[in-house]
Amino acid sequence: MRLTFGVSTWLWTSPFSSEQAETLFPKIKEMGFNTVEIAIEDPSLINPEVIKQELKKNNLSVIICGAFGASRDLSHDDDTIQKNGLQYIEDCLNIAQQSGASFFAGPMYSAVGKARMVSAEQRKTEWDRSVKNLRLACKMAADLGLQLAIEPLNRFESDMINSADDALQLIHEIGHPAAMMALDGFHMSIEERDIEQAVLTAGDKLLHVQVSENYRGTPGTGQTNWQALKNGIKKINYTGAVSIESFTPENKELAGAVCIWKKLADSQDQFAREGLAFLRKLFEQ
Ligand code: LER
Repeated sequence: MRLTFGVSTWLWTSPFSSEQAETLFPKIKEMGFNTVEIAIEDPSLINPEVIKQELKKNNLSVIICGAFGASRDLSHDDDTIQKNGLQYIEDCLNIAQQSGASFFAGPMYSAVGKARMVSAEQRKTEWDRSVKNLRLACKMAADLGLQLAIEPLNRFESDMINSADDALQLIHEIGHPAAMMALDGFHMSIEERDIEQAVLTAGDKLLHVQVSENYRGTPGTGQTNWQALKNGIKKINYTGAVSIESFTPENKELAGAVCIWKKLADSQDQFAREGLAFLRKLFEQ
């Protein structure tokens, strides 16, 4: 299978800033990754020219991922928060385009950490707001030659999009060619009845795959059904990135939502090295 292997800056740092690229990107390259997934918590900390320069110097490609905290909620009752979410997406799309990325990934339909019992009427209202605002975001992306990779989250981090089926329904209602999907093995291990089927459901809408173990630790050290993920990726002939994503307990934007209360490996470097070795063995044999 023709895959590239990536790792998220969230594995080491939060928030990521361009200045960190000079030391982080050579390490990521030396470890054997092809791609760096830059998690943008604060767009003002990112200079795309510096990113582009460091990527070229280290022969790395780039993926841009968003951090959708409570102030960036496209589904919120408060128009100001919706507008702030759209502005953040626009800022990230500009960084993506200037850095050489081809899409912007993340759970951009709502805020991470919203897990409430609300009425069906409120859910419909919030869903419709997300569809409306994501159509606008798709137009922004398309104007820059980019697409959006919409990521389902487990039910403890989102009460809107939890599965590939949910994401596909949202994508169909958005009705724009820029609306595509990202799947994360961690969230799929919680929410999907069948990981292979989830990947098949995504099909040609699948732009990006993030992975970690079922407990968000090093790939290959837990109970994720990796063979199912591999089968699905093979069957749809997915040729994108498989990117390790996990967090440190110091995560600023998402700490309370992703609930990483402790370190999940002896070191983050070991997490990355051992995780990549497992993924290469899984997908390249
Ligand atoms: C949060 O759990 C997550 O998976 C991130 O990709 C959100 O941007």
